[in-house]
Amino acid sequence: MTFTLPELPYAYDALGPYMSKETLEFHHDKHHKAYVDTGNKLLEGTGLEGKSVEEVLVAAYGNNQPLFNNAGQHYNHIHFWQWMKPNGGGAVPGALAKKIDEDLGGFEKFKADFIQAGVGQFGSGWAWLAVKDGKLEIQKTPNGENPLVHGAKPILGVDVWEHSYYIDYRNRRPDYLKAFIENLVNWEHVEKMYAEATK
Ligand code: MN3
Repeated sequence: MTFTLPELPYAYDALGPYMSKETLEFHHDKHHKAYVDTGNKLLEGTGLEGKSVEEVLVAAYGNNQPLFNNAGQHYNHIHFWQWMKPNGGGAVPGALAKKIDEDLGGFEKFKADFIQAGVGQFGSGWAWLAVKDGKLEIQKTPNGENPLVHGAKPILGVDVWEHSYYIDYRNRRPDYLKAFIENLVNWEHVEKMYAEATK
């Protein structure tokens, strides 16, 4: 079996009041698990068994849409859990903060543009902070797509599928995105992915 469901890196009730226990139970135990289980079924016989999730999603993109959808969502959610932490948000670590200033016009502009990318993604998808050609970029993608299939490396992403926020925020996607940036982001994990993406 290639894909396995990781445990959440915190308790189910650890992200309240910004993301509830009920949301995390459904989102992790039902939605992410379904991508893992379906992905493993779709991998059978493709010759991609045993490859990394990154290798599988890049190989499947444009060739095997069902496998791509599930592998992409598996990758996205592995990191989504790690891109959040209790008492998150706050100050961006130094080197990354400087890069946000240089490439994205400062933290406040980044925040507004990142939220706008999430609000502007019509239907299901993701908003991203990614490294492309050595520069930071904000991107948005539909469904299970991510920056890896657009020549970029994601360092932060937020799930804007309704299953990620509807229990806690109903239709108020902008409020969810604001809470994500201000109260949930694990900037240490973002910084770690930034360092890996730029080395
Ligand atoms: Mn999701």
